[in-house]
Amino acid sequence: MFESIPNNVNLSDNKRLQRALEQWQPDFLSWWMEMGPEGFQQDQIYLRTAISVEAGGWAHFDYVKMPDYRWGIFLTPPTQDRRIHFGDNIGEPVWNEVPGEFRKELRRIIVTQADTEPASVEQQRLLGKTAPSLYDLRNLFQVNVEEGRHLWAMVYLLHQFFGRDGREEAEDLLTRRSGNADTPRILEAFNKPVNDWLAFFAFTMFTDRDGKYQLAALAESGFDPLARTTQFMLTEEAHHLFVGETGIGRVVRRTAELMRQSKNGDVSEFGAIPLDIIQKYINEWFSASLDLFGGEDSSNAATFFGAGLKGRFREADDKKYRDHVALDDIYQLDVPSEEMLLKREEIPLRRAMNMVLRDGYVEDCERALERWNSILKEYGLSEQLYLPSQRFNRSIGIYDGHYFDPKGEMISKEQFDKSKSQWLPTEKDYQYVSSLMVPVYEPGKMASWIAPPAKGINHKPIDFEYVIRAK
Ligand code: BYC
Ligand code: FE
Ligand code: FE
Repeated sequence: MFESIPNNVNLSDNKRLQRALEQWQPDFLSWWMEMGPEGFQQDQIYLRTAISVEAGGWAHFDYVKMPDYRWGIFLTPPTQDRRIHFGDNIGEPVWNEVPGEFRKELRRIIVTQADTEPASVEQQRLLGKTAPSLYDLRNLFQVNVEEGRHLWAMVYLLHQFFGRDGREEAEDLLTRRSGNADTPRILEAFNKPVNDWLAFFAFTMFTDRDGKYQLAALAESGFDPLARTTQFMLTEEAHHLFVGETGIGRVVRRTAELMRQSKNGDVSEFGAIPLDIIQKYINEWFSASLDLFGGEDSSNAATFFGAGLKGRFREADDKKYRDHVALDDIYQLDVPSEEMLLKREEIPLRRAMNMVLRDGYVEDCERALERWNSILKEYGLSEQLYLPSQRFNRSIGIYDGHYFDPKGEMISKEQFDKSKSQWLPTEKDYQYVSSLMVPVYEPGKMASWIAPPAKGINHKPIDFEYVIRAK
């Protein structure tokens, strides 16, 4: 059976790991059948499978049934004489076993990362039933199977390096459930419902992008197996971000096109999504995803950095970091005070590592906003989409418990409650969007509310039969 798990970790010579995975694999499969994409497990999906880490090997395309997807274990090949390149242990050789003094921290980081992967599959499990095209249906499943593989990647680390504790954690990853009141997923954004395709695109745009930044920070880790695993996960992540960014872009394009055609600018008569609803979804998912970076001022972040477990984005390569120990610098933060004012405070840089990572994330999001806005301009429209302030609608960190408008002005709870329906999706907005979610399974056809993609997948035409439904 283990020949069937593609891997570059010498699985066939590692009896202990084999046995652990042998126990876990059937549980993973029953989780997948229960919580994975509902109603499509027998269909042939045109999917990309990672079969090796060689150039090109990670992108093998063919039709597969999802339960037959070959979830594999791949690490980017090791670098000779790699050294820890930040924090207190800078210059020491990287760890190939879990360093005893950081075992608790590492386990927690890995479990937190791992937990998001199956959570997202659970959040998206019903979306296939309302896919706007076969192209989108296929992309949804591609994202789902790869998040499944990301779970395998983390479970490999737990099984290989954390003994019995690791095996228990790996089981727990299959028992928690997104949104469940008793056994919820660990991070809040992974318990939110993703009930429609605009939410799916906002999720892959904003929440998967947190994944990109967290994985990149872990790819700097001094625990080499974690660095190499997450480095390889990043190759797959790029497609998820593409799905989100171009997905919203196509919704914006369709809306813009119809705004030009309609006399009063109201696109709902054509079954499209008004810009103000798109903006509200951006507000909702951007703010929820900012929470995923943790607190602005965080002792955990300082510990992770100091220990050499979690670095900054491209810590090794980006020339802008001159000091990799980061004990002397400070970070300026606008902290809310009792008098409804923001006070600029200085915090030690290590405690601000969540912010440093988040700053890069926000810049990355800004670039996508610019691209969407250029679509609006292309249609001669003056409307613009924007990112809300990073203080808006937060539940984690220093802004939690305070109220801000999308521009970042501090307001009272009463003011917030009064205006909330203009800033965040209302029940009525969700219902309207959900009323548009009718499946379109004819090759090349698109639902009313979304423009076709610029091109197909893997040089196939847009009207390629990306999913062949079982009879
Ligand atoms: N929800 O020190 P603080 C992805 C807790 S996404 C609930 O400020 P820290 C993907 C925190 O645990 C990437 N609780 O935060 C995307 C702590 O609890 P204790 C996932 C939260 O630890 C789409 C307390 O609040 N990867 O891959 O510096 C599809 C104070 O926390 C939250 C990772 O997250 C929250 N949002 O940072 C599929 C990487 N935030 O200690 C996949 C690993 C904080 O008081 N995780 N808390 O009990 C980490 O590096 C860190 O745990 C975090 C939090 C960045 C998440
Ligand atoms: Fe992932
Ligand atoms: Fe992802």
